[in-house]
Amino acid sequence: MTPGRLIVVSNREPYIHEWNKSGIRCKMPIGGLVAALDPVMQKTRGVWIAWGSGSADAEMVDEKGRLLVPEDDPRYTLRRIWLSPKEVSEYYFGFANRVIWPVCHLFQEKARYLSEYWETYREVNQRFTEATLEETNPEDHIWIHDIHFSLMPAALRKELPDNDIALFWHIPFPPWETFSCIPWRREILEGLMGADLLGFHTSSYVANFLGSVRKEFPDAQVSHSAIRYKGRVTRVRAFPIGIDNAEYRDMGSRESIKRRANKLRNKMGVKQIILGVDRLDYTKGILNRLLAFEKFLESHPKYLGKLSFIQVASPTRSSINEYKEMKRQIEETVGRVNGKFQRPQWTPIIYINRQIPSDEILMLYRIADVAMVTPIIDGMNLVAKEYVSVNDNGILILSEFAGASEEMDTAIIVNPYDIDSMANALERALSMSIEEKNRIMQPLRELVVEHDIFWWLDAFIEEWGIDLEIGVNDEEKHTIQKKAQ
Ligand code: GDG
Repeated sequence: MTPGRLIVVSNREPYIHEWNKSGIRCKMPIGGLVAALDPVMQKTRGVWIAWGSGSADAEMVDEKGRLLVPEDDPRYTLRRIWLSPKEVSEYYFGFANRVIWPVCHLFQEKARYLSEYWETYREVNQRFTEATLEETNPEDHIWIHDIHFSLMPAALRKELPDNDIALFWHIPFPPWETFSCIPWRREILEGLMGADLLGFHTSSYVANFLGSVRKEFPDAQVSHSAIRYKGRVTRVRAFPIGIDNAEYRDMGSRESIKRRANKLRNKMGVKQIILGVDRLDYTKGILNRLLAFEKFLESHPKYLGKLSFIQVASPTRSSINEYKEMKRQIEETVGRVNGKFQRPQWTPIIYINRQIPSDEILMLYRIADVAMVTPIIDGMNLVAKEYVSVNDNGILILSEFAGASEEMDTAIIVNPYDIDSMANALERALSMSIEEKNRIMQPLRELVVEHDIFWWLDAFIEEWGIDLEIGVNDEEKHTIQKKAQ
């Protein structure tokens, strides 16, 4: 078999160019998908097709919307697709974030089932399909990511009967009773079934997906891990995503990070620190976590003045009403708790509502005695794995409804709806002996080493059965750079 390149398709691009006062700046967006896939693309040769969302993106590309990334050490091609404000509003904020996202996270009452969202979503899927067809050679393998492109596998399949096509779904897949709220559920399922391989984070999402196919397509043959429909087979498997553990450990143990972390800890003047790091999303359970901290302070006054809770809540999708409302509730709660307990020299909750640099996230992982990763529901949750990777002495409190809990079940597992038990879990975590912490954390440390992002990639590629070309072709690099000049 001739090795082919990897063609990745995702909504979010891995490198964004923005205008600022001093010129053009390149940044990486936050979020699990890019954090997971950029290291993969840097190791394999290929093309990443994504929405060119930055204000200066168009300045950096050739006439086809292409450039090589990362800029300082080019490894692969990024092809940017341009979307109009209407498309962004209806396909991205609309269909992806106000239909699929809430329904798949079991918040179907927050969804807005508007037909204009659906129409634009279809059109954008078609546009990405056309660009992918342009980029793909006969031996290439197409790996589509996430909820934004559920129609692409079937659309590509029509034109490319012999190419390998796979899709990884980064969020939960709900039971049929919930998924069937989507008026266009049949088209979505049919679109996904164009892939040879569909990946989810956990075995229960796999089971939910297969259950939905059974209900919607009674004529499909569905086993516990494959579907035969209209003469084609789609395999459906769980691949719990990991992080680039070596990179996290390496960065987290740099002397400069250690020094700054110690300085911050001394400056805060508290004995213990609790940490939450999330995009400000209603699925992440931030409000319930703050309520649990309030309850904890009320019932354990001996801790007053001795610990602080740092919550990083990085802004996301803030134009959507449901997000605005949640932000208001969270900020009201932070204000109330701080108002109730604060002292001149001590702040109970340090609330950071902006995207902070990665080295500050690492510093926070280092100094946190307890990480509270307590989403209401989450596909996987990379923060849980990043904390375990970087921190040497702390303890992880993890929601049973994060996909990560399927693998990380030795952590202190909590039900994020149960405020009292989360407050009790905090007390347990804060008073735990070093031996007990190690007993809990050691298997988790081993897990993040063994099941890292490259293990995930290998598992996916092996199951997919494709042969990948590794390394950047210098000739191609040269041609694209010349075009971009
Ligand atoms: C989706 C699924 C699944 C957060 N704030 C800042 C910041 N972050 C980084 C974290 C982490 C990433 O963002 C968040 O990853 P998650 O996995 O927690 O969540 P989603 O963005 O919802 O990702 C999720 C994932 O896809 C992968 O499949 O695990 O379930 O929902 O890397 O560190 N990074 C920086 N500043 C911040 O303020 N630099």
